[in-house]
Amino acid sequence: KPILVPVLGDQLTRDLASIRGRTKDDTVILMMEVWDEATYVKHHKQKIALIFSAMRHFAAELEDAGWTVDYVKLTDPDNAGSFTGEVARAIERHQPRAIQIVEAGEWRVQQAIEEWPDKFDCEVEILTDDRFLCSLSEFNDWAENRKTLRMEHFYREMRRKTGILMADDGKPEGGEWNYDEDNRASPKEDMDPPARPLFEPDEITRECIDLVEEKFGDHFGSLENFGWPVTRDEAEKAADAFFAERIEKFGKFQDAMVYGQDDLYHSMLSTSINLGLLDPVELCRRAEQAYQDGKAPINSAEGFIRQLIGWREYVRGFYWRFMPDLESNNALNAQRALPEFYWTGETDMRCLADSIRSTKENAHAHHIQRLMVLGNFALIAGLSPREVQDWYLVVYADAYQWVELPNVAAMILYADGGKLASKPYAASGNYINKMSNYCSDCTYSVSKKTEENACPFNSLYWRFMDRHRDRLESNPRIGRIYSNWDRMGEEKQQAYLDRAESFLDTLEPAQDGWARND
Ligand code: FAD
Ligand code: DLZ
Ligand code: SF4
Repeated sequence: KPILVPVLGDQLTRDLASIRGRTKDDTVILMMEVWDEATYVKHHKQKIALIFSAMRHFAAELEDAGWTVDYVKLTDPDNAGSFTGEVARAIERHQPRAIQIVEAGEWRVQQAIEEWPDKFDCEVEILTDDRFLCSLSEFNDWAENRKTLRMEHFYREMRRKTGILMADDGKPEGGEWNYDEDNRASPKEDMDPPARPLFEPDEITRECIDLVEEKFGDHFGSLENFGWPVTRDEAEKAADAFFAERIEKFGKFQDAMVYGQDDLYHSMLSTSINLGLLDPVELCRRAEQAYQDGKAPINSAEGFIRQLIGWREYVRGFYWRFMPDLESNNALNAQRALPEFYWTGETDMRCLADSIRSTKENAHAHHIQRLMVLGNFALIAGLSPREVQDWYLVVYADAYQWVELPNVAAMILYADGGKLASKPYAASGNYINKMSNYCSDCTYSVSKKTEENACPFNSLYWRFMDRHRDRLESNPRIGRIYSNWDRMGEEKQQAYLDRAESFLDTLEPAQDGWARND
């Protein structure tokens, strides 16, 4: 009797704890395309095609290497539609002596797996996902006795743990832990980002694209630009291109935004990392090497490393510590429906229109668009966390709830009441104007405050500050903003609030059916 090893769609590495060390003649690897996962939200078409294609390629790679793989396609007539249903069928087929599975990335899936020992008449072993540098128990130990959790403190632990960018005396390389201040160049300077490699869909990918068009034709987004890496080889080529051509300016222009330019100097590796095609720590070591070889300045190498062993690990620990409450938190009592333009891109706000266009075409927008354009608008317009969470989970090819939810609920919406971030990331149009070339050609005027054509971010910002004064005034990082507000006087304040309300009145709420099937 073999061991049955279910491998989930984002566990695509032979180094997985459930595959590594197993013998081939004693193991059946089970991979499942299931309806429930493809539709629990109506994922962007590229996201489903990417996951299915990467799964099929990985199954073929395992088979070529001599493993027995039982691969269930979505169109299998007996497909039970869920992981649990498919594992039950596989138990019938293979009569395994035990099941070994690596813990799921997402709460919903892990809940289902934890019911397996009661459901199935065979032993179930759930293994730690050691593709993460920080295990969940290590994160909880770190978090346990702290009044506040801050990424920066956690990140330093991860730097010490790995020795990445550490000098021999235990101090950080270059003397500072964090070079973020050097990572805010405006895009008006010398920018000429080279195009990232796009990978021509092969036969397997084309089949997945056709399947998605056929079964999920009403989902958001276009498949036209599909060029994601779907194998480890392709992902490595994508990483090579980043380290050869873009890492040098990654840091400097990390927060920059340019109309019509979707990748800039970003690595575009999140889809591959999250699927398991690339190892994040290995990527950090390559960034460190680029710095040591004089190919990347320290602010680029450190900035990249911080995103991976800092933010990425931190949000994962945070997710598991605060689920399931994190999903329903709404500390700022934000209730406004998501506007329809988040789905259509039809808005005169040029920053939002361009970010949504990229989202639709590429199933991707870069970090500062997600944070300071789409996220900032959602925060200061008071959009409902549930609806915003669904939107982010649907639209990005790299979106899995463990990484999406902390970024959305906690980082952009402050719905957790400040467990993750020390203050809400609220900003007026001025910030977007400084970091982009969006405003110069926008229907709205970024320098106007309360007039009819004034940038909506300006009045929404003050409306947000005014509404949440009780909560925010005592925050040392925000409090002084209220003296500016008070100095304006009542008439000006009222003009801001009126302008914000009249703008909000123009927003059409999203129609049902974009994010979830009825
Ligand atoms: P780069 O800019 O090249 O960064 C390098 C890597 O660092 C990324 O590939 C990613 O793995 C990691 N990283 C960077 N920032 C973060 C972060 N805040 N949290 C976790 N990892 C990070 N990332 C996802 O992978 N999936 C998501 O669903 C997701 N949702 C987001 C939602 C919001 C509201 C925000 C503000 C950020 C979100 N991010 C998410 C983080 C980040 O925006 C993307 O990882 C990044 O844009 C991916 O592009 P890249 O690979 O070119 O990243
Ligand atoms: C997102 C996704 C989709 C669309 N489809 C599948 C699938 O058919 N089979 C699968 O194994 N995984 C899929 N996934 C990823 C899962 O929803 C989920 O994110 C991971 O299992 C992590 O918990
Ligand atoms: Fe966005 Fe305002 Fe600038 Fe227009 S003026 S692009 S709405 S920040």
